Amino acid sequence: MKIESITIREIQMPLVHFFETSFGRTTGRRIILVTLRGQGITAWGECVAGEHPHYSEESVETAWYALTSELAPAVIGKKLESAAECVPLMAQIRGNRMAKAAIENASWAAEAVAKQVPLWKLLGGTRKEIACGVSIGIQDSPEQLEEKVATELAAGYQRIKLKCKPGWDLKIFERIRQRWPEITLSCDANSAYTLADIEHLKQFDRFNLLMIEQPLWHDDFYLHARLQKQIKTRICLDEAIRNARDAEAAIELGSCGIINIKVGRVGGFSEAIKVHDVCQKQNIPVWCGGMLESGIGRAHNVALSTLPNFSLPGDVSASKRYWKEDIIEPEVTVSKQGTIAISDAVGTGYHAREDLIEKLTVRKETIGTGAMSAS
Ligand code: OSB
Ligand code: MG
Repeated sequence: MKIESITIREIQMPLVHFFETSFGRTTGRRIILVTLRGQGITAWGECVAGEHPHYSEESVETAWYALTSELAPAVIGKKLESAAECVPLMAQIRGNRMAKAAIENASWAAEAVAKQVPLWKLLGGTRKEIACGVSIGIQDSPEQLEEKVATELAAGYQRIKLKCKPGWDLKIFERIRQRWPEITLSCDANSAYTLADIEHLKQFDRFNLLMIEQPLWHDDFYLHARLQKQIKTRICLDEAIRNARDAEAAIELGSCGIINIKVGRVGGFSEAIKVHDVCQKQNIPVWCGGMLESGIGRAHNVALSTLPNFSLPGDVSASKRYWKEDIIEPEVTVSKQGTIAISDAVGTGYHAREDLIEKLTVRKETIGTGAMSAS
């Protein structure tokens, strides 16, 4: 397919409920969407960069620059046999993986339409339904958290992940475990601890957690290996795994027993599949992480989660947990058993609601052949 034009836009959407992690509270999202057009096909991609560079170095502003000034020009007018060919075209630009993923993932969605196959099959997926968990942010009070956990369990979610930080950890786990001794429970520190906290972190072992996600520095997997030797609970790496080479090194070092794959964090579907394959070979289970995506990114996460080694419930939850109205049709829904059914429809199986997206757009720029410029 020849990429004729790329539209990069920012939309703004308020979250149904604030989301708080160890690095701060989000009440609404600014999201960059990419629309790729060529040979009669329109396909969408989402950039998962946050409003601030708190999770990683990328942010909405850096991604806007990378997409409009560097990445879109690198692929525009190019004829691709497959979406994976985007990767070498953008390789000269270092980093900016979330921005790259927005373009590459849109190309995969376009390729699926061009080949008239479901995206999940094109990616190598095998599952007809995927298992879902939820990530529950830090709340204003333990009572509020308990209420949230009760709501999500009643909705059917198979795994509850609690965001934690010093001061919102042991007492919280104690309380949740007292009420629900048997549920599958995990926690995510988003790098809130250091090795000086090792005695404290050892106490996490009391709560039978499925994993503790990224307890130490965001860019580390060496010291995580030291920590893993001293705790029983499996460490799951999120932030620290940027590509398949990182995954291989982290596994060899013994830094983790589980890896969270976020397609944006690793730079797109091609690299996400490579990370998946490395982990599968080493018997390290993976699950699909979330970045408070709109339906566009969510649909891509659903497709990725069908690969065989996604054997743990992901942070791929129903649209309505995040948005009053999602920008795709149908919305992503989760069954009472905590699963998402995979559609056999061509492409992602979800359609972008273009009228709604236009209404939510605060800026856009089109690059490419015969394209009008920005508004
Ligand atoms: O660390 O997994 C994370 C959201 C934003 C940034 C980082 C993370 C998260 C989540 C939310 O945990 C997962 C979701 O989309 O529900
Ligand atoms: Mg995480």
